Amino acid sequence: MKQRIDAILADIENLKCKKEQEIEEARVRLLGKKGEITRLFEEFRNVAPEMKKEFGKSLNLLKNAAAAKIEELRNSAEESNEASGASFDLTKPGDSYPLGSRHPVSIVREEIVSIFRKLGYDVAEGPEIEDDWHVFEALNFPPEHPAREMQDTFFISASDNPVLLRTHTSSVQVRAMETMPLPIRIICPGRVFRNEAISARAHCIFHQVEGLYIDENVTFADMKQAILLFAREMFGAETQIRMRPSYFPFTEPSAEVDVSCNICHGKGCNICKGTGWLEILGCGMVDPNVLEASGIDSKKYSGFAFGMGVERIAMLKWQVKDLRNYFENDLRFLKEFETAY
Ligand code: 2U9
Repeated sequence: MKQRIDAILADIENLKCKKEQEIEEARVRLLGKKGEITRLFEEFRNVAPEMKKEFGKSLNLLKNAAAAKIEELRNSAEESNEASGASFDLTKPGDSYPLGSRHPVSIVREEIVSIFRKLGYDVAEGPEIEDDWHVFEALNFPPEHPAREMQDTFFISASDNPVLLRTHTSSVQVRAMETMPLPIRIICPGRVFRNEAISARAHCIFHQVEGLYIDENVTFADMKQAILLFAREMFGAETQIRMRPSYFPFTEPSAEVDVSCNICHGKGCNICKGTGWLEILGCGMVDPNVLEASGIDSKKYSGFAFGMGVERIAMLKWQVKDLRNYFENDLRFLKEFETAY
């Protein structure tokens, strides 16, 4: 048996076949069902017990050497085929690479921004790390307001004018009022931070789009018309809006705006909780104190402002029930929006 193993090993080393068919023939001759090596394995049963260890090892080495040689011959045959162009199939479909897609929050933010751009608003952006003045003081927040507490806002440093993560993008509008010439008509998309427990309806990071329009003779009716146009572009031409009185430190009067439910068209469903209405944003006439704090004459100028949560609008648009979906980046969720736009 030893001589036969050595002879086959020498045969393997000298194998020089190049064509795929020849290589396959060599494989069958050596490792096929009736191949030389397979036969040696069958004969191995009759080897004397004291020789089994030695022959078993040599046989396994032989089998591995044959398999490795066949693999090597196949690889070099493939390479030479590719080099000569023999195996290049021009009719084969190309490899497809999975493309990423836009995040639903980006899709909705861009849609909101583009609607207001068409109404003549410019985009303004500002820092996420802000100071107390631009986030609270200039916006008429009283000193004891709960948003100024550690439980509600992420503070970075404490001083007379603490450094903090902005809780709304209103600070961008304050900076615009301090620096831009009037009239001002801006839309401010951005990320905001609130010290809140994460749940299906709240997150410590989310996105807002706020807007501000300041000029002479800007009225509540102008605000209502701008918001109605926005709602119809965003939710469909049949959309109705209603305003409910509300309160914000930075606007007076203030209102919350609902759109008619685009699922049940006002009849009442589980999305609108049977009311026929869905809340989409808050708004109001800029408080004269806020105008004056940034050096704008509140006798001459008036303005309106509004703010909305982008995730909230996206949830209404696609009936997503759990806000956390927007932050987990689970591809099964994100792929749902591949063909959205
Ligand atoms: C300036 C003056 C006024 C921005 C406004 C709202 C009403 C509002 C919320 C909607 C959902 C925040 O994301 S949310 O939690 N916003 O209701 N925001 S008026 O008013 C301003 C902003 C800047 C100088």
